[in-house]
Amino acid sequence: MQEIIDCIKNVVKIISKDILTPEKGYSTNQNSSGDLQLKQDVRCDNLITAELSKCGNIKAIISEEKDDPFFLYDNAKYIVAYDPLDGSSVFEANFSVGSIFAIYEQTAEPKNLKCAIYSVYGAKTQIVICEDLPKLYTLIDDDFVYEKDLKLDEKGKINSPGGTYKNHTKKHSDFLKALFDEGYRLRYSGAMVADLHQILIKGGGIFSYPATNDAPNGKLRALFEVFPFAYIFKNAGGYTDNGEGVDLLSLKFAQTHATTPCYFGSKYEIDKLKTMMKD
Ligand code: P6P
Repeated sequence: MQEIIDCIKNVVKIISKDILTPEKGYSTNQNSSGDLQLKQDVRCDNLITAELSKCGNIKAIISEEKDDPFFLYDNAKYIVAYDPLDGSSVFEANFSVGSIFAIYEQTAEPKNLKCAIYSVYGAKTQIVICEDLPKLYTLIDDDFVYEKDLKLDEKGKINSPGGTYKNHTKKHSDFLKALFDEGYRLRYSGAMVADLHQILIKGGGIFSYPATNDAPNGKLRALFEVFPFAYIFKNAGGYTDNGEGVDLLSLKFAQTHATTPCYFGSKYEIDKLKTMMKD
């Protein structure tokens, strides 16, 4: 698996330079989730496909920007699922964006998830690699320098609520209000990779993209957005929930681009969620 991790580190370095390209705007295509593809989405997807294609131990890759799995080497051990450029809708506003990777053994489901990785392209390029503990590295002079292991405290101060408020269910709205009434700070950028990274760096809080009246299955994709971050949060001492009391890593989906409502947080916030959703 180290060969794949090294491939991912290398393509993150390449993307950190490629996103400085002057190419702007949207392509004319939509991805399987119905999102209009930014030209940069397609560029990043092509760069990652090219780099991962060098790894002989990858059976298939699954990408947010590809309709179907892309098969590489028969009888190989791993499946890599990824979001090549998460947050592309805020990319042209120069917000921090990133790439998200999940490395599965044999089948793309949480029980076979062996490593989760994400990068953040911001003021600095950083990468978090999680086999057991999530380890943070910063790109300095073309090398990733280890900074620290990421750990979540019992409770945080950040509330990062996704989705359109007018489409929130009453229970979800009441939950958000209860946290704000306790003094939680609103921190939401529109790029989950940056919003979740902030909670991990600050040591606590909660990010949610719930079931909404217009999207009862949520918006975020299970295989290459939700499961890798659920794995990282769990290994950082955090908790997750799908809004119905189920740990996100207990879920399983047949469809490549399946979405699920999702909450990622410290113990206090997820316990509060479970209590309020039960009432
Ligand atoms: P909304 C970005 O497009 C993304 O997939 C996630 O990174 C982000 O959390 C979410 O969509 C934002 O969605 O509906 O709040 O704009």
